[in-house]
Amino acid sequence: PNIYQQIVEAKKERQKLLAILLDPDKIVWENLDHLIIKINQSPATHIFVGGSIVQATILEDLMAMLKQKTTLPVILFPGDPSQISAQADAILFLSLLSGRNPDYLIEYQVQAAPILKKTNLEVISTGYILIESGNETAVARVSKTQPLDRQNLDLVLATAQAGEMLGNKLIYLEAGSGAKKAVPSQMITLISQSVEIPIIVGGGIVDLQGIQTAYNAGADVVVIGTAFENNSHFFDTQG
Ligand code: 1GP
Repeated sequence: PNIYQQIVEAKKERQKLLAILLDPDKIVWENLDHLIIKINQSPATHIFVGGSIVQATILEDLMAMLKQKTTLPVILFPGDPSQISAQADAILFLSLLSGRNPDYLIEYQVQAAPILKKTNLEVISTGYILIESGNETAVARVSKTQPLDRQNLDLVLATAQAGEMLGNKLIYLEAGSGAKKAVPSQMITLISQSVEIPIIVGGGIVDLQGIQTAYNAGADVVVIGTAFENNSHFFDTQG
C-alpha cells in the first residue's frame, strides 16, 4: 500500500496521524527492544528515522531492528543523502524552502536521486519549512539557514504555497528538534486552510496537550522526537 495515499485518505477522514522520530545517532542500543515495544503500544501510526548527523552502519542496524519488531511504516527523514536505507518504506524527499542554501534546495536532491532510483523506496516530496523557535536548533545550525520569523505569517504562507505549486506532496512545518517554542497554532491553521496537501508539524511538542493543540489547529501529522526519546513512557504516563 502507498504510504502517501494513506496520509491523504486519513486527512480526508479527519483522522490524525502521529509519527515518532528516532534519531539513529541518539539510540541507546540496550534500550532499543524496550523502546520498540513502547512504540508498538503507543498511538503512533508512523516511525520517522533521521537526524542531523548519522553513521550509515548505525542507520542500517536500526532499520533492521525496526523491520523485525514493528509493523508500522518506517519513513526516512534524512539530514543528508547519506541517510538513505533501502530497508525503509518511504522517504521524505525534503526541500528546505525556508532557507536559501542551494545544497538543501537542489544539490543534495541531485546526489540522492540516483541512489533512490536503485531502491524501492516510495519518494514523498516534502516542502520543509523551518520556523524560528526561541533557540538555535540543529537544523538551522547544520543547514546554515535562517528559520522564518514566527510572526511573519505572510512569508510562511507564501513559502508553503510556493512549496505546493512546486509539486510537493506534503508541507512540514518544523520548529526544530528540541525547540523551545513549537510552531504557533495560528500559523498551522492558516497554512492548513491555504494549501490542499497534508501538513506535518513537529519540533518542541512536549506533552499530549501540545499534540492535541497542533491537531486542533489543523496539523494532519504530528512528530514527536525528543519528548519520547527522554521518556519512553511518554504516551502512557499522561493518558
Ligand atoms: C524534529 O520535528 C521533529 O525534526 C521533532 O522535534 O525532537 O522537538 O520532538 P522534537
